[in-house]
Formats: sequence, structure tokens, C-alpha cells
Amino acid sequence: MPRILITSALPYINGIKHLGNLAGSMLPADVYARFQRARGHETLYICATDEHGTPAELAAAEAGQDIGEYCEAQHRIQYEIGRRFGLSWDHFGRSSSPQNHRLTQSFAQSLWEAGFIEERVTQQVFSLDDRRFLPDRYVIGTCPYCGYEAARGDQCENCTRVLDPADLIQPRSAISGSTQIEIRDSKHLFLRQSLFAPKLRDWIDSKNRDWPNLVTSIAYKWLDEGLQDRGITRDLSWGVPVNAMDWGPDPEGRLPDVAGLADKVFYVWFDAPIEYIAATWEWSDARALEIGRTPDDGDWERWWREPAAADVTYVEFMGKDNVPFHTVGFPCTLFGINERLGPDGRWSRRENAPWKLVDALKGFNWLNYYGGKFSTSQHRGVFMDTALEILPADYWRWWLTANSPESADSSFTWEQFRDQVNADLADVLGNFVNRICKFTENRFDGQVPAGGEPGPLEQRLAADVAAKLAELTGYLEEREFRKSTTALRQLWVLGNQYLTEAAPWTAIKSDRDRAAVAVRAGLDLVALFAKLSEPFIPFAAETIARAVGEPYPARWPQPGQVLGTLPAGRKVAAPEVLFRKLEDAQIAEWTARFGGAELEPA
Ligand code: B3M
Ligand code: ZN
Repeated sequence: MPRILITSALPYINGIKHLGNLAGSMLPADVYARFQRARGHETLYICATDEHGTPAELAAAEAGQDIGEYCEAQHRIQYEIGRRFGLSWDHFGRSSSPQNHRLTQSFAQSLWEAGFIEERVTQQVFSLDDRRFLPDRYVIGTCPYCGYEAARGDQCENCTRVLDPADLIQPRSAISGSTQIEIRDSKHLFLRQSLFAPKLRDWIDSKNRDWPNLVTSIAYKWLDEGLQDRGITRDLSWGVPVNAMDWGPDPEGRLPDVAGLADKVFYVWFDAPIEYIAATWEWSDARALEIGRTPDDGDWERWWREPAAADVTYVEFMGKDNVPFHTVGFPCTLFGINERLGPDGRWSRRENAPWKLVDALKGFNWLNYYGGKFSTSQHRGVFMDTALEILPADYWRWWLTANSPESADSSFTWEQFRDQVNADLADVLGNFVNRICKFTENRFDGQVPAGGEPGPLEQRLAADVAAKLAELTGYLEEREFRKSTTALRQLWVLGNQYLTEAAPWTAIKSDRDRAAVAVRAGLDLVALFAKLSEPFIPFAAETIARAVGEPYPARWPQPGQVLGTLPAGRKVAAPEVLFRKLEDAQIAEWTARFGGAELEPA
């Protein structure tokens, strides 16, 4: 049986994520992880906060906090909110962890010694008053092309020209507004990505058949435009320090300029994907303490390094903006560590056990809010914390999975949200569970009844359910989330149809055994629905399982295990209302609070 390693893109540290972020990474990863665990596969779902980079520094400054304290507090907040959404991470780490520092530094050293990293002197903007280098977009000034006065150093928002900070007229610091700035030389490390282009193309070709078109088309676009060498260091104080003291010579005998690199940290996009691995190390160390193993014993490597990891299938989940970093950037890092490039242009494996690359990459389009972007900076749309203030997690989980932006962008509107959760969760699933459990309480003493023999109606039900179950299982294996919610909803509908046809409430007047058969079948479906719904709506699934005395979480059933599963005499207790219907008054209140149809682009 394969082991399943799952990562979802690491949420950036600067604030609580919106539902669009959730829908395109952490939530589908969670649905998939829960499904794989239920299938009995050893599964590891790893995520973490992405904590480095200028936006984190600036957010901390704005909050008036020390950057370390800020990240710690924000990490805690994101962790708690994720848990309340039912995200079943095995570990939710931090890219600022000591493990990630060690791993990032050792990866860089290994890349240097293999000749894949080069030093270059670049010109950077230095702000005298801020006493720091400024990243391009933190330099603002007048656009030389259109005269726009607040153009950023990387691009003019007004005329969209790509700029260099040196182009700006009257440049100033976006942090302090100071005009005391100058251009200074600064030494930086570049990953020689251009060397990897043919190798990377072969690798993408080998994935082309299995990966979604969305993903491979982005990768090919980057390859077709020509892979550029990439600066992997920055002049910042917060991050993983380069620390090149112990590095050996590169293949041409050069040693790094330790002094010139002294105040540099790695670029956030260099260390963030490495945190997938480092977070697994964090997980392992944390667990070692719990189970009495020696920490730092390298046990985590069995998830990431061949040959121990040969039975691991590694699946990544992310929004489309992150795809280039995972199909180009991170694979180059790993290729550079796993392999060597001979003078003849041939690649060969390096002797130490190589690191695992991604096997399946699921990318998502955008979930919009009334056709426009969710925006963290403009507070447009619904965020994870406010979402839970107004409704339980399962409402959101269901809708976001059923409307997953898989093949195209999709849009959240309160009206569609109301209609779909009312129909699927309240009318179909909630109603079914409630009807049959209440009837069992009222007419069969709250116990699974004995008596009677299943007839043609039950045979047909079992066959229909088995077929849909196989379909649902297939869609989940393929990570087709919209289709899987459709199949699950159809299963719930089969339950309602069966009850309507079998009508135990009528049968009981003349034929108690016949009613007992129908009630048993209905209760078997309740148990089945708890199992099948767990990846999607775990909180309700648990309530449903408890209503018929079933364990939670449970194993994923085989298509043959549909009817006849609950023993006669098992206690049944109807749950409290599973899903309250959303009222028009609530929708009106929430549209007023968060914005509604008036936001629709014309
Ligand atoms: N932190 C996502 C973002 O902030 C980014 C993902 C990193 S995955 C290694 O857009
Ligand atoms: Zn301009």
C-alpha cells in the first residue's frame, strides 16, 4: 500500500486567510487527506506558516510588534482557526523553525558545492533614513513614461510598464517616505536555473499526461519564455541567514565571499518550499517526545528520501499563482541536490540518497467574491475567522468543495451559497437522517429493528448505492472535488428516494416486518453517509455516526458494504437539527456586512 504525503501551499503569515485561499489549497488537501486515511493508507498532511519576506516585516512594524513575536502570535491564530475549520494537519509548522534554518542552509551549501549557485553583484536601493535596502516595490516615485506619481519600483500601476527603481523620478521609500536613497552594490547568490531547463522540460513532459492542464500549461509557459537564473538571497534581517562560513569550494575551486554575504538572508521563495520537508522534521521531533523516541533521529527522512520513501506518493495542493514556484523553482533546487551535471551536459544521480519530488500536483483557479477578487488588503470578501463567527465550518467546507475552482475560476455569492447549502445539507442530508432516526425513536424504541427480509427494493438500492460509491471513490482518488461532491449528493438523494418509496410509515400500519426492513436499510444508509461525508463535512459526519452508535472516523467502505451493516438492537438517537436552513433575513444581514451583488463587475 502506498503511503501518501500531502502538502498544501503554506499560508503567508501576515493575517488570516480568506475563503478563496482556503478553497484553493488547505481545504481540498484536507478532504483528500481524510479520504486517504479512511482508505487505510498511512497519510501525512503537512502545512506551515510562511513567515519570511518583507511583507511579514512590514506587517509586524505596522502592528508595532517585534517580528519574531508577531510571527509567533499570527502562527498561533492561523493554527487555531485551521483546527476550527477541521483541517486535519498532522503538523502545522513554521518556516522560521530551527529545522528549516538548518535544512535551507545545508541545501544551499550543497548547491554551491555542486556549482549551481553563483555570486553576483547587483545594484540595490538603499534608504539612508530607514537604514536598510528596499525591495523594488518598496521604492515609489514618478513614472518616467506616464507621469503617475505613485509608481512602484517594479511596475507602474497606471501604465503597467515594467520598471527598474533607477527609472523612477524623485524616488522615495515606501516605508518612511524618505527621499534619502541611493543605489548601492550588493553581493547576492543566484541559482543557475538556466542550466536546468532541458532537465526540467523532460520532467514536466513525463508528468504531462497525469497533471491537470492548468498546471502543465503554466510550467511550459515558464520554460518557453526561457528559464532565468534566480536571485535567492535578499538584504533583509528577518529570514534564514546565508551563513556561508563552512561552505567548501565549488567545482572551480571558488569559496563564497563570506563577508560580502554576511547580512543576507535567503529569499522567502527559496526557503518556503524547503519548509515542507523541514515541517516534516518538526512533526517528527514533536512526536518523538510524545512516543518516547529520541528526537532528531532522522525518522522523518523516510517520507522524503529515497530509497526509504520509494512507496510514498507525494501530492501538492495550491492556487495557480504558486504553480511556477512548485513546477520550476523548487524542482530546480531538488534536482541540484539530487544530481550532478557532467561537462558533457549529462545528468547523473549523486551518491547520497536523493530527495523526493512531487508526484501529483493539483492546482486551482481563483475563487472570486461576486466576480471580483477576494482581497486581504481591501478586506473584500469573507475571511476564515468571520466565516466561523456566522456559521459552522461544515457549511463552508461543503460549499467551497462543491464549487471548487478546478476547471475555471468560480464565484461566491450569498444567494448561491444559501440555495446550495439549504438544498444539499438541510433538505437532502439533514432531512434524511432526521426522518429515519426520528421514526426509529418513535416506532421502534430507538433501536435498529429485527425482522423481515430485504426485497427487490433493497436489492436495487444496494446496487445503485454501490455504483455511486464506486464513482465517488474514483473521483476522490483522482482529486476531482466538484465531481465527488456531486456523487455524494446523489447518494444522499438515493436515500431519500428509497425512504419515500419504501414508506415505512405506511408499511408499519399493516406489516411491521416490512417497515423494519425499510428502517434497517435507512439506518444502514445513515451509517454509510457518516463515513462517506467525513472528508467533506467532518463535524456533521461525527454527529451522524454517533446517532447510530458507529465509530468515528471510520474506514472507507467497499461497494459491497452498504446494507446489513448495523446490528439489530443497536441504539439510535436522532441528532439535534444537523443543518439549520439559512433564512433570507440572515442573507440580507450578511450581504449588508460583507457586500453583495452591487460588487458584481458591470
Ligand atoms: N506563501 C502563498 C502566498 O502567500 C505562499 C505559498 C508558499 S508555498 C511554499 O501567496
Ligand atoms: Zn506609468
